[in-house]
Amino acid sequence: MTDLETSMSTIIAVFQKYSEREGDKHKLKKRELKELLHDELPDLMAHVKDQAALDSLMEALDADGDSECDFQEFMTFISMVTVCCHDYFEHEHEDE
Ligand SMILES: [Ca+2]
Ligand SMILES: [Ca+2]
Repeated sequence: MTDLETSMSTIIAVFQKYSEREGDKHKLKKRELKELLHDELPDLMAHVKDQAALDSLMEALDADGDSECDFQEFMTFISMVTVCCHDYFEHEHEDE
């Protein structure tokens, strides 16, 4: 597989690893999402310190309002975070 194909299948595998733990196997409930963020995005979670911030993040991600994060909602979040990372590195490069 190419790097991009590997990255895409990794994202799917990470989502499934957490979504399968409880309830609907294809959706992340709040606790599963919290575990995923803690274990897989520790640097980002360092900025989401309190429960209220996590709750509002979950609400923002939950586009269809079913109180769970499905794969499409998860991908929207990953895209946002990835674009932010890209912007960061782009601007860092400009400063050189
Ligand atoms: Ca689940
Ligand atoms: Ca949802």
